[in-house]
Amino acid sequence: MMIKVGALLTFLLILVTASQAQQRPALITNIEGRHTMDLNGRWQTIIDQYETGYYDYRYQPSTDGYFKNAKPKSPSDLIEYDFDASEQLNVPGDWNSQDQRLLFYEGTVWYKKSFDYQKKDRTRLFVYFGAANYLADVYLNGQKLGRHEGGFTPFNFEITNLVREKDNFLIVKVDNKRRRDAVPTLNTDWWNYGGLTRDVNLVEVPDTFIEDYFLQLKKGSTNEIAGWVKLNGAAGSKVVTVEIPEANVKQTVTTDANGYAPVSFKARLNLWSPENPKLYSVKVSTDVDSVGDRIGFRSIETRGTDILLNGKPIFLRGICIHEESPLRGGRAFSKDDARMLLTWAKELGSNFVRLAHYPHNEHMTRLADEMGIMVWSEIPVYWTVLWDNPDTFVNAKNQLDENITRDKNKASVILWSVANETPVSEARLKFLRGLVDHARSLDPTRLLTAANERHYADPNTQLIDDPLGEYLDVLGCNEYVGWYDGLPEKADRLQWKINYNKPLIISEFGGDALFGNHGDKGVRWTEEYQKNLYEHQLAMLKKIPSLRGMTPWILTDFRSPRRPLPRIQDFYNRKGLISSRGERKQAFYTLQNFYRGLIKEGK
Ligand code: GCB
Repeated sequence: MMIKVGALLTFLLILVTASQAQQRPALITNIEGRHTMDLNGRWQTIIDQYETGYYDYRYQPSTDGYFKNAKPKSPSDLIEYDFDASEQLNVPGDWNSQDQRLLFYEGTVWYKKSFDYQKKDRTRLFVYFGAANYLADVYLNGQKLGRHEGGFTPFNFEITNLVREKDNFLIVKVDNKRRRDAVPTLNTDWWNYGGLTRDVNLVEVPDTFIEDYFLQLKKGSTNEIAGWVKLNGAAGSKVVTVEIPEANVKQTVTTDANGYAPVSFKARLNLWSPENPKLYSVKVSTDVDSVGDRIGFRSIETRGTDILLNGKPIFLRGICIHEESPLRGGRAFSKDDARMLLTWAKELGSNFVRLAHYPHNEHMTRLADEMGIMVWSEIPVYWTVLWDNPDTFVNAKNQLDENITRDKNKASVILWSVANETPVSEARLKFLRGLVDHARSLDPTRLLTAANERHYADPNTQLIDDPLGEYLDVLGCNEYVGWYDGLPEKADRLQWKINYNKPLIISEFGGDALFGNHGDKGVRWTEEYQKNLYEHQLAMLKKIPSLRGMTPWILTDFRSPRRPLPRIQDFYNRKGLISSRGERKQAFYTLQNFYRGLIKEGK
């Protein structure tokens, strides 16, 4: 009976999940390859701590909220807000780093942008948000377009029938309040930057348009591209052409009644790798639409404890990165921010970055494609989300879905990570297996991982036996020997026991140092302590036979509310190898030397 009830519940969960997924508007991909008009720049904003623009005084959603953008029609009219007289904020950008009053603010800010638009026949218009942290309610000309939950993934709404030629007003209520049932949950170790943190674009497409396509090497192959194309608005079948001129490819496929067609063809390709980040110009077209992209082709798989890129074993010389711009402060959002972070990672000797702990902006993965840097891409299932809550699962799954949808054609992305440091339990295993299965169903080509934990089998043995490991391709493990766990010298006596015959990435280790703070290597917060910690860690890690990569924590110092220690932390996590002003700490060079040594060894 229990089994039957369980099966019924699973079935209902699938139904609910499926219906919710269907309600989400289809996500347009490769915005750079489309006809767009950006809505970046100054937006009028209203800080609304009590959500007065959304709820009435009985705390019911108001029909007459700020989204109406009302104006007094006569001198006696009572209207208590005025977007046009309010302050402005830059979009893209978090609000915390733009206005001192908002540094610690968690709540609602309303954003408004006006625009004109010249309507065209047989053309559809969408508004596309790179991301809004965390909950976004979007309105055009007083009408609600929809709501999006999740702070780090893109979403769009169609506005073809609502847009007018003059004085459109697009209003977004952005709410970054943390919630126990959200993803991430209440507790993290990064700044909860709120706002329209990434680019906002109008995207113009023909009435039947290329919504999405998946063009990657078939799993296990280096000369066969397999995937699909998907049209939106298609009535009946249509012909779609996929061209890669440099590889002499021109293929046509015919879509089914739903606008979908599988694609599969052979091609002789110059494969993408860090040493040779070759990207091909790819054109996907129909009689009325055409999208240009630049795609790299490479294979990624595991064999025993090896990770194989294009069939050859590789070692991932990595570093973790938060999406924060050290020099400007605040969320990173531009191509320049991305270039700076990835250039620093390269200077360190990295061929790999872990984009922690959530999907970073698309500039990062595009640039990683161009610069030849492999990427670990993650969703913010962090620490202790509500494993038993079906809504939390649907939310995490949506975020994973949007992340994979956006980046599935990026050669740089080799790993999807479903979680970070999550406590072992039955409910958590079920939740994370659900995410792993979903990722595999969307993308059969990439490797699945998660940053897990280890524990002590005895005082000298660290054991990796997390049951999730069975479902992953690559094991990730965070450990803080020398910082939260003893002193750096402790690393010298530790053995590792790993219960899976799979590649291991040490996805975090590290310790805090304030740049310029010098002293004995036994003194916390000094650069010398951090350097010593790296030396002992690296000596320990080198001895793990199945180690195939590492991403120490972290490239640069970053803001965190959990880090109040005056004069040392001042609300920064100081585990960066580079300070929040761009200065390199001693441990930067320790890791750089280690990576240079690996490069010399041909790793
Ligand atoms: C961790 C977390 C990371 C923290 C880091 C730290 O294990 O995954 O988000 O910032 O430790 O500095 O404590």
